Amino acid sequence: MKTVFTERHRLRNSQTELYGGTLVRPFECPERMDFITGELNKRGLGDFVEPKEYGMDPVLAVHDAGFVDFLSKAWKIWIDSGYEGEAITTVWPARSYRSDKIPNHIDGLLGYYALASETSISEGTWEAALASKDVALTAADIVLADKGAAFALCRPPGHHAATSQFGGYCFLNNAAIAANHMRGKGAARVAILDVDFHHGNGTQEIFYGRDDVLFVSLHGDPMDAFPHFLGYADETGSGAGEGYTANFPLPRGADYGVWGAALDEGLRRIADFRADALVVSLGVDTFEKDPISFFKLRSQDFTDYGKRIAGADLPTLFVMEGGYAVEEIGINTVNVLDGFMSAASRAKA
Ligand code: 5XA
Ligand code: ZN
Repeated sequence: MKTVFTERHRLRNSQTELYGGTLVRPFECPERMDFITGELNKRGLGDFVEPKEYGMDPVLAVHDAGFVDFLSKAWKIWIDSGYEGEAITTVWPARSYRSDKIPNHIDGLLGYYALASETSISEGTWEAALASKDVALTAADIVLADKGAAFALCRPPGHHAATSQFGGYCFLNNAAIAANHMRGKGAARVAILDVDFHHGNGTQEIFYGRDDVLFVSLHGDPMDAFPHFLGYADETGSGAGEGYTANFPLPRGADYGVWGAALDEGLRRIADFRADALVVSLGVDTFEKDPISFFKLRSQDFTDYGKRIAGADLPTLFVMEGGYAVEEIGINTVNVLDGFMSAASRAKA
């Protein structure tokens, strides 16, 4: 399986994350990619491809133009305002405020376009986000051309990024951009399976009213886990999209027995949908030792679920999302791909 990857992810090297009342070095750091590329090489799976450039049309097909413009300028506006640290959001259009005003001041702009404050904007963030969506789009085209499988080793990740909001370490929604691109390139129905520990609120929001993209997500119950305000089981889509969103919120301590049963149900939903292609939002923060999550998957479970995903027998695009137990994220990510390849004839393409 080809891995699309670029060293340009290193342009995103924020030094501050607001975590538990303290500014820490972000869990979402460049070294994450080194563990994954290292493990791919170690196992002889390092078939790396550089991304092509796709421009802004595929981005503007899923994201709001004002939001994209803001992201492209946010760092400069922040610095020009005289601030010296990284851009951290401090105010929001909260329930008792108006949300129809887009302020001029950078503090207001950040609040308008942010959905969480842990994600600082730093120099190079926009350039890295652009490279990341190109990684996803290049891998999507490989999948379409081969009717096979490919791995988009995206950083920064994307699944929290909504039509007009960033946060949860995400700026542009790589999986959504790729899925929508696949729709435009002849896949009549695309299923997205989000196996990251966190609910893919951005992906859900982008496709919530559509019946051509099925969104299935397994994640920590938002009563107890980020993003807290989306990802409940009663969110099933709206209008034409009614029935095309399926959420499986799972409890603290869920092990592979619990998680795997939800995966099987999600895969049944995908089979019923009769998808032409599958996009897997691949976060490995379901691992038992992940520092910010609470599931109990072990390394061998990742191999097993890769095999189960191969059972869907669909052209499959894996898009990297979260996963922070740095020593093991390489092993667990590659276990999924390895398990998939061992069980899928189309993965050889
Ligand atoms: O999948 N999303 C993540 O791993 C980021 C969660 C950020 C929580 N503050
Ligand atoms: Zn996550």
